[in-house]
Amino acid sequence: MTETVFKSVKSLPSTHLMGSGNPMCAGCGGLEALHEIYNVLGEKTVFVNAAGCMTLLAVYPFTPFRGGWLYTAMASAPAGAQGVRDALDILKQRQDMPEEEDMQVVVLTGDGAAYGMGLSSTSGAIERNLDFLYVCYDNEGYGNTGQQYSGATPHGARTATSMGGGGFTGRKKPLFDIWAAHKPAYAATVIGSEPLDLSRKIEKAKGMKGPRLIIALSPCPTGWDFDPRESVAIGRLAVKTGIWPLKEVVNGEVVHTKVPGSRLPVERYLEKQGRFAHLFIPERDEVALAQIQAEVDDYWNKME
Ligand SMILES: Cc1ncc(C[n+]2csc(CCOP(=O)(O)OP(=O)(O)O)c2C)c(N)n1
Ligand code: SF4
Ligand SMILES: [Mg+2]
Repeated sequence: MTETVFKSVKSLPSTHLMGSGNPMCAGCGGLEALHEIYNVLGEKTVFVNAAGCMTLLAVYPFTPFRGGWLYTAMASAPAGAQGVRDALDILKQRQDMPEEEDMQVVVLTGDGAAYGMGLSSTSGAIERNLDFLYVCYDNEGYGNTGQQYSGATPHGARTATSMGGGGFTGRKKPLFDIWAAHKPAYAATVIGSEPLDLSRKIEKAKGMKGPRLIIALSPCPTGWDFDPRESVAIGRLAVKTGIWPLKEVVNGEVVHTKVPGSRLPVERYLEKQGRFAHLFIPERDEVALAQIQAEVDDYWNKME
């Protein structure tokens, strides 16, 4: 988010998310996914937002959202969602608000909060069977503060806090599985570059009650170091290489919604991103590349 881009928000009121008046980086994959999600959810949506890049979309009067917005501390969005849901239910119960004015309560959070700081309050909200949609745009790091590693950072990626030779030494936390173990009403992975799959899942989630998760892998030109023009191509490669499986949990059973016919080598996805450049330059790190490929193969072999 350069100063120049941010200044433009002052002169160009935005009426839709991808308009020139928003303060986000060009090619933001998180914004692409959110745009598609909002198209389905519509204006009767209250976002409860944990601090992160998307918080910049709340700047009044330039916000593209026409419903409600509550900004919370990073760990507390599910608790905020509980308060909003309770308030709406009380208004309806007292007949101070007609049923048709009810709104979807949607947590909007980055991965830093979803995979880490906010995980315990999320677990508590699912346990209470809170009626909310939980949307995590996953750019695999603390993007808003300069891409420090988070619980979602993949093995081998360079981040501001994993600059050593091999990049991040840890592994991406299985947030989808952690949610699935709570037996929520619904959980799904999506990506903005597969809009039909995404829209179908949001339609489905919108029509349900209870805790519902959407994790959107969000190619991030700034944090992942690639040309913004490559954002959609990188998103498609994430699916075609199998590194980002598109799936959902239906009645406790995991179903893949788009299975790549013959998976492309995962390095086709990695080589496009500066955060993985050390795996190719000055020479190929065959051990690390084979390890990342083996982990993807292992995932799909277990699914067959
Ligand atoms: C408790 C707390 N620690 C640190 C911050 C500073 N902070 C604001 S946004 C942010 C990054 C959040 O990362 P993520 O949730 O992944 O969202 P992204 O920035 O990637 O959109 C941080 C660390 C904060 N707001 N609250
Ligand atoms: S840092 Fe990444 S996630 Fe944040 S606005 Fe820029 S492209 Fe989007
Ligand atoms: Mg993030």
